[in-house]
Amino acid sequence: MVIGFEVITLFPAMFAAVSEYGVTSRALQAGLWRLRTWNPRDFTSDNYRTVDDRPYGGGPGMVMLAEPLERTLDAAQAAGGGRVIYLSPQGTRLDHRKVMALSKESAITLLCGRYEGVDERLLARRVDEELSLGDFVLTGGEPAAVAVLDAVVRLLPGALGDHESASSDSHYDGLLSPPSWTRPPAFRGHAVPEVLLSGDHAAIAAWRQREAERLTRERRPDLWAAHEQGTQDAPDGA
Ligand code: 4FV
Repeated sequence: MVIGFEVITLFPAMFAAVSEYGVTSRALQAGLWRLRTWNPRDFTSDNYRTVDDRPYGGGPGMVMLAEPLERTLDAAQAAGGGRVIYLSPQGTRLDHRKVMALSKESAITLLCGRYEGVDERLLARRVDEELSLGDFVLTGGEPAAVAVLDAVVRLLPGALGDHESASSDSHYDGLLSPPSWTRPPAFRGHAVPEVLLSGDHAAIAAWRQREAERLTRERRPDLWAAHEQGTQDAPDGA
């Protein structure tokens, strides 16, 4: 199933990050997903192509106007559709579970804000879900939209080459990934853990599982608690 992304943004060029480079670009060329950008400036009716104005009630900065976004969404939805997701600090925190769910949709429209944000009436009328990249403030929703696209596309069947697999990902099974080593066998006097040079795949897998659990316990007690809960809840303790 080819997933189609419509992206509403004042800076379409920022999406070269996923359309021109690496795994996501290769997947785009292979037709595993589709990307179309829509610039609200192209849906303005005044000579100055105005897309923002001062906030009612005063205060710093500018707010994106509802009308140009309404028209842009009409066009994007007519072309591709899908649920409208607004990237904002007020949204649900993006995590692996959410990315997995998004990767199963056939079409998604991503709305990227700029300035102080978007007129609330537009959000109330047209937005199905708000997602946040994290508890910090960006200058625009585009970096968050790029992260969503990158995380979702790499999960699409066939996106990762056979030497790459999402199954060894951090968070794949609720645990952080174990550390990795490659050539040379000794670097600045530091060796590679013996077990990894043993060729004993069962021992290597067991060692990596222990490392993943140790790292998760040490660095992400929240994830470890959820993982423990998960293993407890799993019917056959799988
Ligand atoms: C953001 C986030 C974010 C808020 C005002 C763009 C900025 C400006 N988006 N996760 N954190 N957005 O900070 O998604 O318009």
